[in-house]
Amino acid sequence: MPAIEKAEVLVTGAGRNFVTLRLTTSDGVVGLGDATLNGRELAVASYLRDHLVPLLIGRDPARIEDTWQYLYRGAYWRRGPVTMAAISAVDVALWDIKARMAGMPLYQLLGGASRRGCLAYAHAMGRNIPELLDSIRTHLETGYRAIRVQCGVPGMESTYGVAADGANYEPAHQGLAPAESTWDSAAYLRFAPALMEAVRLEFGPELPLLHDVHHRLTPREAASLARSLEPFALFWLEDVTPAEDQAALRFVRASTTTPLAIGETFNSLWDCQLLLEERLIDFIRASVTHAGGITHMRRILSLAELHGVRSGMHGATDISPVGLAASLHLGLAIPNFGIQEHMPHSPETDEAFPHAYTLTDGYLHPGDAPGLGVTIDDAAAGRHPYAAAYLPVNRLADGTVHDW
Ligand code: CS2
Ligand code: MG
Repeated sequence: MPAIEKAEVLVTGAGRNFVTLRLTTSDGVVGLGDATLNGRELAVASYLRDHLVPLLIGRDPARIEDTWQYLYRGAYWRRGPVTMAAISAVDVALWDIKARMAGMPLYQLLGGASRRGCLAYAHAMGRNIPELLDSIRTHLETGYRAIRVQCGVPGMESTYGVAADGANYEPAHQGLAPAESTWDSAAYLRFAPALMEAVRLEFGPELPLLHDVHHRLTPREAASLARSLEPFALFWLEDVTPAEDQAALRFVRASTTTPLAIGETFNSLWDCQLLLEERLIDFIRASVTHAGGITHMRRILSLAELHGVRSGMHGATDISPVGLAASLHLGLAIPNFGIQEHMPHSPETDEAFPHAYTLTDGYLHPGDAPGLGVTIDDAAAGRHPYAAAYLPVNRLADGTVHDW
């Protein structure tokens, strides 16, 4: 019977910082898991290296569920982004190994394909409305069929989701301390309806439009925004309030018909159980990388299915190609797939993580290579060392720390 013989925690700065777990069995089968936690990468690398790797050597790689329970219950201190990203990496690496040993793509072990591909959405942005409209046009020409729109807000120096120089948007800033930004909810609430009206006037009523509020509003402000955007029929309004206050969504949900998506910061079923059981959202944003791997994410998506909630898995650039592939295999197989976020990685990242997934005509597909269909090029990854980088800290005009 094969055993886990080697467990390597690989940290690279290829394009941006990533943490990857690589497991190798006694018969030479390799599996990868994404353990990237943007801005706290080294905490997960240490959790893996110092606490989990010693427990993995010699274990039977076939026992995925038992390993999950062993690492989750055995830690005593449960849940949390660091713990669950580490457990996720072990879980996905074991699923990768199992599928490789079976000689089939991972989605075949998860029930086979339920659709021809995973509808993707792209990130369009602009420092002002004309720039945003150009960005939307560019992404439509690339073939995307759904677009997230983020725009600079008049009177605000910067805002979430918009690159300062109009180039590629990378939220984490390198340096020994987070960059700081200033936020004005009132200015944003005044501007958002005009923004969506301009987009609808330019592109018509059918284009699926998504927008990310990024945790910044109170429940009342969120209800007011969602109601003001109803005429523009968004595909979803994301993270309207800080996600941990699940009960806040009772008020927002009762106030609007605008579809709601929440959960990229969730790392366990219990973080979203109320939202799902009370049908307070339409899409659950949790990702395989942050929510305990394939094994736990399947449970979240099954509970979601039971309550009419669809997937909207997080797919920003800080989800590595390993993590994105895992989400695509799961997304291809589940019955309640909704949409998959796609922020294309940089050439450096793609060089370090050769992968089988493809984007064709606005749909992502994990490919039919055995396992996840992703490998890591040690030489390419090694050319880019880790460099400390932090997500910004947001403040109100009076200096009060606010949600970023
Ligand atoms: C964003 C993320 O893609 C999204 O919906 O919320 O880009 C988020 O800001 C980053 O993943 C944080 O690391
Ligand atoms: Mg988001």
